[in-house]
Amino acid sequence: MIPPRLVCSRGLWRSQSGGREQVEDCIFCKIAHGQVESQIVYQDEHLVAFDDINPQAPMHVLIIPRVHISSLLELGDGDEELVGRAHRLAARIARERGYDRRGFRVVANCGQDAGQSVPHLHFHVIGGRALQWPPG
Ligand code: DGP
Repeated sequence: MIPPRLVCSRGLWRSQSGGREQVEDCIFCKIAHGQVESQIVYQDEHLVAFDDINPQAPMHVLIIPRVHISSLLELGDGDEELVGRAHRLAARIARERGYDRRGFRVVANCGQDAGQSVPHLHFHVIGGRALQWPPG
């Protein structure tokens, strides 16, 4: 059940104030708020990084904003710093795990054709094996 203070805009549930409060049925909101367990790699006031439940490589970490942003399409003015922070964190995690020399990939799937399955913005940080290009 969507709380009444949330309204549907462009197919997404958001608060009437246009804020980005926790969305009740969002698994990544629950992880960000500690309501669902995950293997947390890093967290601060802006971002949470945790191991993907279905890893596609030896390193497969997801980086999410704490606030609910459904996808890249919902980024707005003022989100540049958040996105920059996420990418700097991806580089830091990869470096700490020794993948800075071999290389790694940062991917944000957006929408149906890209296979986005969780509608809360997330950056996959994948490394530890040779990755195919172009992706499937
Ligand atoms: P995408 O397909 O780009 O939306 O990626 C979603 C990823 O999220 C997918 O690789 C699996 C992961 N995932 C989904 N549910 C959970 C969960 O409850 N916990 C964790 N750790 N990862 C999850």
